[in-house]
Amino acid sequence: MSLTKKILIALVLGVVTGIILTFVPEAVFSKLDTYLLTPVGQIFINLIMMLVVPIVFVSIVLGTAGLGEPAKLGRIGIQTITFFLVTTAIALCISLALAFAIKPGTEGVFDVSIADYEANEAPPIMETLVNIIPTNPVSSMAAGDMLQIIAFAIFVGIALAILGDKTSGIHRLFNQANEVLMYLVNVIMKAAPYGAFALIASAIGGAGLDAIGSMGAYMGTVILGLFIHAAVTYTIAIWFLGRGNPITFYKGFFPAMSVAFSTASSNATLPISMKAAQENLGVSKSISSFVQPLGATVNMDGTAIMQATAAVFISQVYAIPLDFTDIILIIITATLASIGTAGVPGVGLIMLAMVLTQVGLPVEGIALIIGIDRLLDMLRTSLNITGDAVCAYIISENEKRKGKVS
Ligand code: DAS
Repeated sequence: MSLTKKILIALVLGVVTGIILTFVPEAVFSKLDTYLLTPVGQIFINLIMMLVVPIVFVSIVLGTAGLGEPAKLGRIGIQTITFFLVTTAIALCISLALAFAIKPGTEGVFDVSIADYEANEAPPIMETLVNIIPTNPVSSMAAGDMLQIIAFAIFVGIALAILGDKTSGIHRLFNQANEVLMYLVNVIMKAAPYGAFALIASAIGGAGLDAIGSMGAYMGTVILGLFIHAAVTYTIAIWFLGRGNPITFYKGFFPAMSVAFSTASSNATLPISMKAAQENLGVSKSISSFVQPLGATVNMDGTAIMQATAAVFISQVYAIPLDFTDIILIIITATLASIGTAGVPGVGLIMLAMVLTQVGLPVEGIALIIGIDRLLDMLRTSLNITGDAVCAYIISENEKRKGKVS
C-alpha cells in the first residue's frame, strides 16, 4: 500500500478517534493525550524538524549555485516574490469578501466580557527585514532563524556559482550531504501515518465538539476561503501559467499536504514538500531548492485567509465597523506580516495580533478563536506549502520551456 494511502487511512482513523475521545471523561482523555497521542505526534514532528535547518541550508546553497549566474538568480527571485505577494493579496480579497458576505461573527453570540488574550510581540517588519543579514550564521542555525539561514545560504551559493571548478569539491560535498538528508526524509516518512493519526486525534479530542460547533460559522468561512483559493487561484495558475494539469499536480503533491496537515508546520514539512515537488511534479531541483524554503518562511496564503476572516469576525462580534481604509490596512499588514515568521504551529495567531493592533481591533478577541485554531492551522498550513509548490512548478516549467533548466 502506498504511503499516501496509509496517511489517508491514518487521518480518517484519527478523526474518528478524536470524535470518540470528545465523549470520554476529561481525565481519561488527558491521560491518553499526555502519555500516548502527544508524545507520538511530537516525536514525529521532532524527527522531521531535526532535518529542517540542514536541509534548508544545503538545498538553498545547491539551488542558488544550480541557478548559475546571479542574473538568473535575480530573475527567478523577482518572479518568486511577485508570485508570493500577488497570490497572498488575492487570498486576502477572497477571505474578506466571504467574511463580509457570510457574517460569521454575529454580535451578541459570544460573551466577550470573558475574552482575554496576551499577544506575543511579533517583530516589527523593518527590524525583520534589516536583520535578514546574519551577523553569525552559526547562531542563526542554532536559533533556527530561517530568513538569516536562507540569506547566508544564498551568499554561499552565489560564491559556488561564480568560483565554479575551483570549489567543485565543496559543491560535491553539498550534493552528497543533500543525498544523505533526502535518504533520512524517506526513512522518517515511514512514521508519517502514526504521527498523522496521533496529531489529528489529539487536536479534535482537545478542541471538543462543542467548541467546533459554536465556532462553526467562523471555521466554515475560513475553510471555504482556503478551498476557493486552492480550487480557483492555484488551479488557474497551474493551468494557465504552468500549462499543467491541476489534478495531476494535487495528486503528486498530496503526500506533502498531508504531512503539513498533520504537523501544522511549513518548516517541518519542507523536506517532504521539496521531495514531492521534485520527484512527483518534475520541478527542477535548483528551483525547488530555492523557491520552497523561501516560501515556507515568507509565503503563507492560508494564514492570510485566516487573519482576514478572523479580523472581520472579531469586528462583527465586537460590533466595530470596518471602513475601506481598514480593509486596505488588513490586506497590507497581513501580506507583510507573513514575511520573517517561520512556518511553525500557531505562528498565524501571533501575526494576527499584529494585524488586529494595526486596524484598532481588540486583540483579546483572539481568545474566542484560539480553542479551535490548531484544527484550522493544520488546514491553512497545507495551503501555505501548496502555494510555494505552485510557484516553484510554474517557474520550473517556464524555465524548461526556455531551455534554461533540465
Ligand atoms: N503553522 C503555520 C505554518 O507552518 C501557519 C500558521 O500558523 O498560520 O505555515
